[in-house]
Amino acid sequence: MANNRLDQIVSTIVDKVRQGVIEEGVTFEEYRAAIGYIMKISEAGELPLFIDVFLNTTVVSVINQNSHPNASPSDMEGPYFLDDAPFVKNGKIKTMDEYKDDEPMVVRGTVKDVDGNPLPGVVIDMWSSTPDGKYGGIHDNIPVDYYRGKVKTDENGQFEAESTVPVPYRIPDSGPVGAMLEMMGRHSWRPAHVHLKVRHPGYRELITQLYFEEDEYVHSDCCEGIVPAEFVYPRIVEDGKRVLEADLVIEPVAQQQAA
Ligand code: MBD
Ligand code: FE
Repeated sequence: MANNRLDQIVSTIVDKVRQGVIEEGVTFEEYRAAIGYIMKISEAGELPLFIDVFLNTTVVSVINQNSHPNASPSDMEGPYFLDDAPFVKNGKIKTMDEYKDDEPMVVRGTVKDVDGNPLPGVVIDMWSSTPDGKYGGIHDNIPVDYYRGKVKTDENGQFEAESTVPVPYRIPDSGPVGAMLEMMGRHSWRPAHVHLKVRHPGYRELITQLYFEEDEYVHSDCCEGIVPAEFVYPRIVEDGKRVLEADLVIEPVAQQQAA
């Protein structure tokens, strides 16, 4: 049987692209250059990055439109989530000693349902960049268990994980995606951010990010990020550690309508 959802999405998107080609009077040379450029992106392994830069925010806005009013806002997953990150030991995510001036960071909070009940045993993946904007398991042979890991909420629905404060992330301009942003006259920075993915059986997966109030890119994200206000944190330091407190609300998966 034909997959009508697939047909509908592909037909609609291709139609909009065609309209753009006509509107801009795209030449055959430009069309060929675009194909060559996409080949380059693919060869550089930057396809996920390329698509995320332009479309992740849009998909997130669809998620937020369709979510429960009490549920926490979703944000971009970005290209660097890895599902095989291990559980964190003693609440401490591994970080590298070579960064002498890095600032310790504690991310803590609760996970609740939309009625305000704390949820124990919820698994949260947390990942963020090194102090020079790289991701464990992705860049420079940094091991996968550095700057990322899983934690579980306790009997009160609370969680805590320690890492170090990330920095604004610059899409490498050595690659084709950063080069293109530059040629378009756009900068290639994202505000510093901490990624969270919250998963629990019977609940919709929540993917979101936490930000830092003093960051100049919070309101000028190269990925046109939505940056939910409740997840932009002023500078609070406890025992020499930057503290981010996140109350995360997840909603039950939609009940399947009987046919
Ligand atoms: C990132 O680290 C990121 O989170 C997104 C959304 C895009 C590019 C790099
Ligand atoms: Fe990121």
